[in-house]
Amino acid sequence: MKIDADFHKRKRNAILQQLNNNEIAIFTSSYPAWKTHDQFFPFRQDSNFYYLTGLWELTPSLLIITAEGFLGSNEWLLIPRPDEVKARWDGGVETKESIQEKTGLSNLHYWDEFELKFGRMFSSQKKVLLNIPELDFSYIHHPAKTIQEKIRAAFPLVSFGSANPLTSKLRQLKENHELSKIRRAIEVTGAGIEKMKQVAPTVDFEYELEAAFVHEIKRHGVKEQGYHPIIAAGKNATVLHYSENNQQLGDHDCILVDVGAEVDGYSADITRVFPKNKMNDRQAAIYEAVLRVNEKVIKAIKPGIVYQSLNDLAKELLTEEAMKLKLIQLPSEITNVYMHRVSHFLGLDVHDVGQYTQLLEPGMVITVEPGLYINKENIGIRIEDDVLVTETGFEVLTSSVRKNLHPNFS
Ligand SMILES: [Mn+2]
Repeated sequence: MKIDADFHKRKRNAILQQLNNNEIAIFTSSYPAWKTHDQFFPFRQDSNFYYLTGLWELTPSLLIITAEGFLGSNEWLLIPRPDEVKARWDGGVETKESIQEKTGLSNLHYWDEFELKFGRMFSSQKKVLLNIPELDFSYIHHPAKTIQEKIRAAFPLVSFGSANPLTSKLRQLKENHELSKIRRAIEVTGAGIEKMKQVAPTVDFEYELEAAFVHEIKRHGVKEQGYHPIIAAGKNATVLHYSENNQQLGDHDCILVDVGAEVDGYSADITRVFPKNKMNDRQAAIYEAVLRVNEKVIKAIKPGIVYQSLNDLAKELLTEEAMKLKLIQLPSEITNVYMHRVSHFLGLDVHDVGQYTQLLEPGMVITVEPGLYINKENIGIRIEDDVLVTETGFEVLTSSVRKNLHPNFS
């Protein structure tokens, strides 16, 4: 069995261990998202489904795990029937054999056999756990909801719950196999950021920097980004989710870039700020203040501390710095210049699974991203690193992406 298949099999076993006898966990793959007429947005697999199967492209499929054995097994994958015509137009179709090799799953059936073969599984006392997304935007119809409707219609006495807590704790603790993908995503993202810094003095618009980033990561064989990149010059950097990336760069602007290449589903999430040409003393002073906070918060990371305490520390330190910089008069005014959390979990989802009330454990990957956003000075500074919690403390995974530069770096 390949390393990847073994990884996914172990994760499915870990799900099985958590199930009560009457529970059936069902994980659906994503569906392609429709764009126009016969065009679709680039396909992105459901993170939980991918984590448990390793299947990235194949749609639509269904993974079933039951505590109580059924037909001699505890896990099944339902896949689409091979379609020769579709294969001629869209390329290769996975066979049962190739899927078995990738996933380590031996019980494969075709999707259209679901009711016929698995109908008996859903007796009245069963509880079905589904991977319906936690942020359940009403206008997004996740395939898990379709399955829920189908099961509810056929078996009205079955009850439902969420399958997400089953994968949440597992996904937080990254194995080396996963860390190597995150490290690669970071390496490529770093190369893309260096490229943007290099070309900044010679280009005029934010989108030219975005193009330089995309060119660089694709040159490294990375097609996808974990999220829409933020390339924000001057005042735009004070808009936290700025995404237009279409404004002209001012000669004296600082440029905030928040970008993350995605490798095999795992995303980097890095923010750096650099000047179009040269920082003035005031810009450099604000930059250095945020950098001090970034470094102090990182140093506080170790197993056993409450995740939330990093947030409190960042707020306290940023308040001190903001008062020294005369950005605020009173500590209570800090929310005028800093208004988000200092950290989130990072992994298959760029804002990965996990709670802020938890204690940090070795194997968790979190971001550290303090910032100061000063509208009237046309500047937003955020410095974001990706950090692995280790047995003894921390490892800054993004340490090769330069941030400690002379204040007047050009
Ligand atoms: Mn982030």
